[in-house]
Amino acid sequence: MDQFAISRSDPSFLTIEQWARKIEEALEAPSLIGPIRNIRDDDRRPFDAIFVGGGAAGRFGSAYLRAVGGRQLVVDRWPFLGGSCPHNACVPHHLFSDCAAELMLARTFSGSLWFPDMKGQTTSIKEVVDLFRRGRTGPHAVMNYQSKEQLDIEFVLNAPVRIVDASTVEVAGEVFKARALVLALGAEAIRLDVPGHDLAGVHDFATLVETLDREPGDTMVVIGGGKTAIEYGCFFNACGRRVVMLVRGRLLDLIRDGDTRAYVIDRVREQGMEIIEGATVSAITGDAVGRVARVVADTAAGAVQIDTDFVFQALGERPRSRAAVEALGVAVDNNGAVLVDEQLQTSVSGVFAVGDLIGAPMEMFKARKSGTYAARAIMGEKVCYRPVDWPDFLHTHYEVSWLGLSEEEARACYRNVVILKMPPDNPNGLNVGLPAADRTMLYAMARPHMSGFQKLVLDGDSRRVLGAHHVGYGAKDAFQYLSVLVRRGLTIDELGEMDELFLNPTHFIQLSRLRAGHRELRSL
Ligand code: FAD
Ligand code: COM
Repeated sequence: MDQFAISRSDPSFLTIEQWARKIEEALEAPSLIGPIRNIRDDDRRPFDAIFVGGGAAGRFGSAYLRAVGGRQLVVDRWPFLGGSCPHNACVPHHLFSDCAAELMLARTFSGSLWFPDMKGQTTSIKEVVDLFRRGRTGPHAVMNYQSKEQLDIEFVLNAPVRIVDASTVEVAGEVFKARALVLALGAEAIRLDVPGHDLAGVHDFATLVETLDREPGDTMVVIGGGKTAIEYGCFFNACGRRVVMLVRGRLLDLIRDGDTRAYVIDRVREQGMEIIEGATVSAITGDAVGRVARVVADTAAGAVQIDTDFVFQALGERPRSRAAVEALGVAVDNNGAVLVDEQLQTSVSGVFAVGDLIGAPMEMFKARKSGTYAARAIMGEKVCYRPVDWPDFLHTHYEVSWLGLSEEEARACYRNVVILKMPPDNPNGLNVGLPAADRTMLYAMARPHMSGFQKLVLDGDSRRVLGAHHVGYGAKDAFQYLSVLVRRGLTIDELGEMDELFLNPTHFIQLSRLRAGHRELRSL
């Protein structure tokens, strides 16, 4: 018998397509659809945990708790599970970054080979945003289908939750109790606090996809210098706009390896991005109909004024902890992050917190893992969760991945640091056709300095890999696994023994093999 035969005879069974339609209707008019309930009548056990918020953290925690035999409930105001990632955060960001990479290629080769002439042309930003809004319900529907039919998760969706006490919540007039509450309410964009911050045309990552109602003009201002700022800024730039980035500190401080950061910023500038570091926005002024018209910022060189009809603010995210503080008195830090111990337990006994709500790093791996660790703790396991030494990435027009130590950090700790990099140090600098791999071959042949940058940092004494840094495409996947091997003590000899799938996005295997024969390791 196929595994869904029973489910399909259940009147509440929906196919993925039916879920997509229901979710679309609920997003259009939440109250018409009402609460979406999946609560088992055949399970009389009390809930072990209620996950308050059904994003990555709440959904993965729920799935794990269920998998180990517990009973859970997850509640969310949205009509789908999966949270901000598929709705307004990671997924649109990846769509926009994909477009940025494609458009950089198209604009670089404009009018040659098979590329159309793009000189002076802008690309519609609104069309891409609209495309995302139409397409996002597919992934939403998969989340609901998988959660209900395959993971046996119990949920109430499309209804805001009110936390009543440490074991009770109220959702759409129904009261639910559990042994433990797991707070998984995520984070929200920090908004500018200057005159004009609420003018039409001032956006953040969430409002961009929900409310963009017209095509942005020729000049777009991005405020911020971290991941979201550069990712969206590069997309706008690749769409043919003048982009001015106003950065309070240094752009992309989070890329700690100096060469890698310099390569990334040089390429961003080369694409025409204007970057003003040390800039503090003091006001946004509007036109007669209440639309943004100008941004004013203080800089070391004096005040700057930029005429624009679009401002994108990317100042970071703040944990959405207010309701939990007010209802339960959970302790938070200065940034509003809920404080937890290594069991993910808050200052209130029986109340756990996970995901973005507990602060940095605000990344999917942490949301999902912390959810599952809380589930294990609630089911009686002694767990210890501390995110350490994780690999990281961001997008410009490129994908930038890194793990472990930067060259500077390694030199501060080790006396014999060895570097393998591509392109090698040479008098013509970067203007050589390597590294090269899928997605960078045209650059390697025609614009060699655009074909990427790679660096492996080693301790020459122990022969261990200390860090890896990559600008190009397609390396993120390898870095997830490489990071585990590096933590386990991966050496240059072991790396050189691996089998490369040439032309491989990361050239580290063959570079290691070229050098591994040396008793005294030397840079390359
Ligand atoms: P969320 O997914 O935000 O879930 C919180 C849930 O709580 C939501 O579903 C919300 O509806 C619900 N909720 C809130 N209030 C209530 C209420 N009163 N009643 C009921 N429900 C409520 N990370 C990566 O690893 N890779 C990326 O590429 C990446 N890109 C990103 C791009 C952007 C622009 C941003 C902002 C973030 C990105 N992140 C990325 C981070 C990632 O999105 C988050 O770390 C992750 O989604 C956090 O999951 P969470 O479950 O903690 O929170
Ligand atoms: C992914 C959402 S976009 S979840 O982490 O699978 O819930």
